[in-house]
Formats: sequence, structure tokens, C-alpha cells
Amino acid sequence: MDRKSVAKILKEIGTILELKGDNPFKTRAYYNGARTIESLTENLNNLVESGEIANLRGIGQALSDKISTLIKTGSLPYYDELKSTIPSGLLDMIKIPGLGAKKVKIVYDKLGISSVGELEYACRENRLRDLEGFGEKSQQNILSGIELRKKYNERFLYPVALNESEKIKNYLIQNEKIIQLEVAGSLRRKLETVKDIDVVCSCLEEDRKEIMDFFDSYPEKLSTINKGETKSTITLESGINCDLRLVEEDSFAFLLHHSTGSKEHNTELRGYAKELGFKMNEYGLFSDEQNIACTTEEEIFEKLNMDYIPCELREGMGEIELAQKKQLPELYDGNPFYGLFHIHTTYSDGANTIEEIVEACQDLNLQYVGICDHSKAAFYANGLNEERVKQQHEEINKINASLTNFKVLKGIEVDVLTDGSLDFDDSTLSEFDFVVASVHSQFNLSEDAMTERIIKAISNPFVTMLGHPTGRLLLGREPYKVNMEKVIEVAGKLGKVIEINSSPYRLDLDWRLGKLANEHGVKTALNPDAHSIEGLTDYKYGIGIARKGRFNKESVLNTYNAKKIESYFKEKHPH
Ligand code: DGT
Ligand code: CA
Ligand code: ZN
Repeated sequence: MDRKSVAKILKEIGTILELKGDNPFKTRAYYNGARTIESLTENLNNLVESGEIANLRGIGQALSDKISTLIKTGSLPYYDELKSTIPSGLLDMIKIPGLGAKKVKIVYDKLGISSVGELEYACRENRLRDLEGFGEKSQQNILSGIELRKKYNERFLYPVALNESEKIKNYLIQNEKIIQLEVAGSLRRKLETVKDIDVVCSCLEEDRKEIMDFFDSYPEKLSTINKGETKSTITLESGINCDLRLVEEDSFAFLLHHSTGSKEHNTELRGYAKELGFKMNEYGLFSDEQNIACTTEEEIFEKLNMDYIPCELREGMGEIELAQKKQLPELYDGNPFYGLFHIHTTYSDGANTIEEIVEACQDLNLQYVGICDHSKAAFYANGLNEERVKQQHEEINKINASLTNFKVLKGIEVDVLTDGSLDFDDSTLSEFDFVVASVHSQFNLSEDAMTERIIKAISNPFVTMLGHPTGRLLLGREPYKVNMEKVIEVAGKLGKVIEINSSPYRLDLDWRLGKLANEHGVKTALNPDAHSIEGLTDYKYGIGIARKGRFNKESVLNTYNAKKIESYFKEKHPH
């Protein structure tokens, strides 16, 4: 069991105790313990092994015993028993925005509500409105929280789905009767969230049954939704569904194209094929009932007299017309990739020191890293004040003096204040090689006010890049209201970069705006916004999004080598 799972269980114990109305001190001890474990930098196993766990701040005897049991045995009888004393639905209810343990306890005690479904119904019946401590507005908030959750529950973050798809792919390829295998659907298009995994395979007709049996015996299957001869669906333990479709070899390329989608792309392409006198479906391409053989997707596009359309572009957003005119943009393929920007360290809310980050970046064969900690307004993230900026710069100077063939760039993620001014004055800002401006507070402004705020921020001559432009958290928080078209226009005029925040929770700039950004000549940077060494490689998710956004090599800052990026920043610096 790892650190994160232990922290999660401690937190859940705290929640259950709170729901049961247990002693608040005891409850708080579990919450504090969870936080301590979550932010540990030492190895938890070692701390348990040596007994040092009991000496950690906020971990008393009772907690250290429980953590040791969890680490040593992988389970905790106290937790299992405690869990069985409350309806499991209460823990689901807590996850709804606007409802904490206190409120859940009230609706449970007063109305006997113990599941999200019952809660939704009670809200619709106005039963929360008249409950003490609630009201019309809080009832409405809870209802929208439930609706949002429903929407989010239907989809999964890209890396979660990718990981599941790789496991099932590795399982399926063990079956020697399968001839070709690809993961299609939104995953293949690198969409930021994914509903289900679509696997397509080719095989001999007589092997179908055996392959479907094999698929249905997947060890991580939770249940079977449907089992047929050419199409089956199972639910995996992680909650995501997986479809498997089987065809014969000569239809494989067509089924792969069909299942990759998107639906909009397919419909449009079929319409275009029809104009050329073809009929196209998931089994083939036909001209006067004559089958036109294609063994690859490349051949299909060739037969339709158009450029090959990369999967990331198949969203039905004008790519077919461009491919017909042979005007598809040259997409960035992830090479070259010389360095990273927007990395947090222990100076603010990151888990690793600058030196550790530098070492990890060198291991990744990079030439430079742009350190970007938070500024002072982000007090919850231990943001830097002017004094600590100075200290950090001294440290960076020392590190740079000791390095050959690697460069640490001085960056900052400066908070954009409510009125669009920045958290540092220009003289402090001038000390940095580059400045990322981000909104971290006051998300509820009107669209006009937010747009003006962001435009004012990027208009500061010291600002190089706009960070996570809409503040969205995929499947977690809606973007704030902002007119991105206007922001992009201004960024283009002023030569400002808009990051593609490559954390899989954000992927913001939204790729749908990439086309517009390109039209305005806006460059991007694939910023992992890493808070630890592990997060550095999140930039890979940004590559897929940059491709979807039609960015070419020249518009991606990470393709600049150390020398070029330094002169780029110098040139942009107002001095
Ligand atoms: P999602 O929602 O993340 O699963 O997105 P997709 O694109 O993977 O959608 P899914 O799994 O419902 O369907 C897989 C592919 O099958 C889809 O990308 C295109 C194709 N497809 C599904 N429904 C239709 C349809 O009604 N017409 C056409 N032409 N293609 C369809
Ligand atoms: Ca899908
Ligand atoms: Zn940020």
C-alpha cells in the first residue's frame, strides 16, 4: 500500500467519525494525520520499519499503529468495521460540491437520506429547502453539484483510460488467434476525456468465439454488459467500459477508421465519399458494388484522393476539406523537445528541490528548465515574496555556475489579481527570464470582467505567457467565464505565448481554440505545471493536445534549444 492510499483511508476514517458525531478532536487527528502522510517526502515503508512513524508531527500512538498495520498487512480491521457501521452512500454524498460531512449528517439524521439518488429526489421535492442550515439556494447548489457529478462520472481522464487500455491490450495480444489489434475511439484521437475504450481486432471467422471467450475472461473484468459474436462489452474494475469488435482482415482498416471516429468526422467523410461516387462504411469502400481493397487507413484516404488525416485531427472540424485541398497543417510530432517551463519546487508547493528537478531534467536529456514557483498572493501554496525570490535567484545562479550543457531559467507563476494587475511590481518582474501570469482566485467574475482582467495581465510588458487560461479542472471544475477569442486576439497582437497546461487534469488551452490561436500567430508552450519529478513527463499529454490544436513545430516553444530560448526571452524582455 502506498502513501496516497494510506492518506485516503485516514481521511475517510475522519469523515466517518464526523458523520457518526464522534469526538471532534479525534476526527481532526485523522484529518491531520492524512495530511502529514500525504505530504511526506520520506519513504513511508522505511518510517514504519524503523518505528520513526510515531515521531512525526500529528501522528500519535493510535494513528501510528493503524498506519503500520496498513503498511504491513495491506488492510485495517478497524477501518473495515467502522465503514460497515454507516450506509456507504453517505461517503458518496460527501463528494458532492456544497456538501460536507456536517451537512450530510443533517440530511441523514433528519431526513433519513443515505444515497445520492435519494438526495437528488429530496432536492426536487424541496425537502432540503426547509431544513435547518439549508435553504433554497443551498438546495439549488446541491442539485447542480449532483448534475455536474453525473456528467463527470460518465467520462474518465485520458491517462486513466490510456493505462486501462494498455493493460487490456497486453492481455489480448497473448491470444494468438488475434491477427491485428488497435485501440480506437476517443483514446486514439487523444481526446482529453474518454467515455470508453474501443478495441478493434481482425481474426478468422472460426476463431471469433474463442477470442470473445478470452476477452470475457479478462482478470480485471468487473462484469459483462453484452457478449456477442462480433461485438462484446465488459466493465472493468476501474469502472470504465471496454468494447471489442472483431472483423476479418480485409475489413480491418475500415473498421479501425470507423471506430476511431469521431462520429462527426465519419459522417462528413462518408458524405464526401458519396460525392465521389463511392459508398463507404465500416466494412469497406465500394464503387458500383465493387469492393475497393484497402489494407491501411493511408490507402483509404489515398483512394478518396485526399491527404492522410492524423487521428488527432479527426473531429469533424474542417480537416476533411483541408485534406481534400492537400492543405493539412504539418503537425508537431514531439520532436525536437529541448526543455520545460512552469515547474514548481519546494520554494512554493512543489515536492522537489531545484537541484532535484535539474537532475531529473538532465535524465530526460533536456537542455533547460524554467523554474516557476507561485507568487505571494498564492499564500495557500506558500507563494514567494520579493525576499524569497532573491534567495531563489541566488540559488539558481549558483546552480547555473556549476552546470555545463544545462541551464536553469528564472521564471515565476505570478498571480493575476482581481483587477488584472500582477502580484509583483515591474522592478521585481524584471528580474525574471520569463513570467507566466495565472488566475488562481476570484473565479466568479462576469465574462467581461474576467476577459478584461486577463487582457490587462498579459498586456504587462514583463509577462511572457498566460498560464492555464480558463482554470478548468477536467471532470472537476468548469472553466471560468472568459472570452478566449478576445484574449487570443490580444495575445497575437502582443506576441504573448499561451501555454497548453499539460497536466492531464487541465489540458488548458482547450485544443478547440488552437486553430484560432494559430490564425493569430500565437505560440504555445507545453507546460507540465509539475509539482514533483513525476509530473515532469506530463508534457507528453500536451503533445497530443498541441496536435489536436494544429500547432506546428515552429509554434511550440519547447522546440527551441537552450541558446534559442535564451535569446527569445532576452528579445522579449523590456529591459
Ligand atoms: P467517447 O465518448 O470518448 O467514447 O468518444 P468516441 O469517439 O470513442 O465514441 P464512441 O465510443 O461512442 O464510438 C466510437 C466510434 O464509433 C466513434 O468515434 C465513431 C463511431 N461511431 C459511433 N456512433 C456512430 C454513428 O452514429 N455514426 C458514425 N458514422 N460513426 C459512429
Ligand atoms: Ca469510446
Ligand atoms: Zn497555476
